[in-house]
Amino acid sequence: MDSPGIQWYPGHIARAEKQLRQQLDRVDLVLEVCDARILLASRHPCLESWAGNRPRVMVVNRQDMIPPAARSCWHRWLQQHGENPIWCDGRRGGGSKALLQAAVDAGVALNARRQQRGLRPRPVRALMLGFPNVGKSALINRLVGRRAVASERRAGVTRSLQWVRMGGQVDLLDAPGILPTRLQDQQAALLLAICDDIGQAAYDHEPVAQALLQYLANLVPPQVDERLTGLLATRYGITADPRVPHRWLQAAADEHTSGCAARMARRLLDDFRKGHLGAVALQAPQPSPDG
Ligand SMILES: Nc1nc2c(ncn2[C@@H]2O[C@H](COP(=O)(O)OP(=O)(O)OP(=O)(O)O)[C@@H](O)[C@H]2O)c(=O)[nH]1
Ligand SMILES: [Mg+2]
Repeated sequence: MDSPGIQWYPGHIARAEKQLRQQLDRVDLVLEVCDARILLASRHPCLESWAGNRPRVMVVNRQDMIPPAARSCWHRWLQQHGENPIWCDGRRGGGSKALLQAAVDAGVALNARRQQRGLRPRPVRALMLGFPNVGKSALINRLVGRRAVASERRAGVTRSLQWVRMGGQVDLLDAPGILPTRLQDQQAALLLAICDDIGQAAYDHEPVAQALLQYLANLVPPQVDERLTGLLATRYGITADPRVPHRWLQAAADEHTSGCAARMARRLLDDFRKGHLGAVALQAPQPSPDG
């Protein structure tokens, strides 16, 4: 596929990164939030260096948006690669208890070290870090049990750092979604665009929708519950082959958006992002070189 030329680094993210560097010394634990639909593409390449020596917990959010069988495959693969991910659903609250427990455990270790140095115990400070729109703020609201921070269905809602106190054991730091200054891997950038984890102004909808169609037409279980070609035909009432995306998009546009392919592209992406096309894991674990 041609490079879609997706590059995006808005001013508020540059400012947030600066603020984040200033606050980082105060953080004890990094909660790395990624998107289950694009689990590898949504792992921030600089996260290791942000976390430094601090404990880091991998949080895979949007677990409800991929089939359970895909989740099991990923879980095994991640464990083989030294991760012990916590699976969450920031919308309904799944995984909140495990997430809270991870923070509390980090706090116990922190305060044991503080006590040895004659210091008084304090709440553990956990930073939610990840790409835009992966569900960081929704997870914070779930953890504190109220709408403490803004959370909406679009990238770039959180604009500046905000501490949320959980009363006693844990303080949470909500951060804006962070993007790398340059998106080196354009295939990953395309996946981030499909899932709306990057910011709308970064790309044209048509090539992104066409890429989504390519994925949908080729995915097989366990990444999807069943082949999606039939679902696309039924939902949009057209017989065009999604493996020829520009023709499919035009046929769907003729049917639904008065021939406007750009509007149809937005509609398809919206349907996918809202989960109307079912549970879909756009990425699968990569086989290890030794099979
Ligand atoms: N289906 C589903 N939706 C979720 C989940 N977590 C969050 N959402 C929704 O995704 C949207 C984005 O969530 P936010 O919490 O604003 O995401 P964020 O990472 O804070 O985004 P920025 O502040 O823009 O970086 C909201 O509409 C949430 O309700 C989840 O696990 N499953
Ligand atoms: Mg947010």
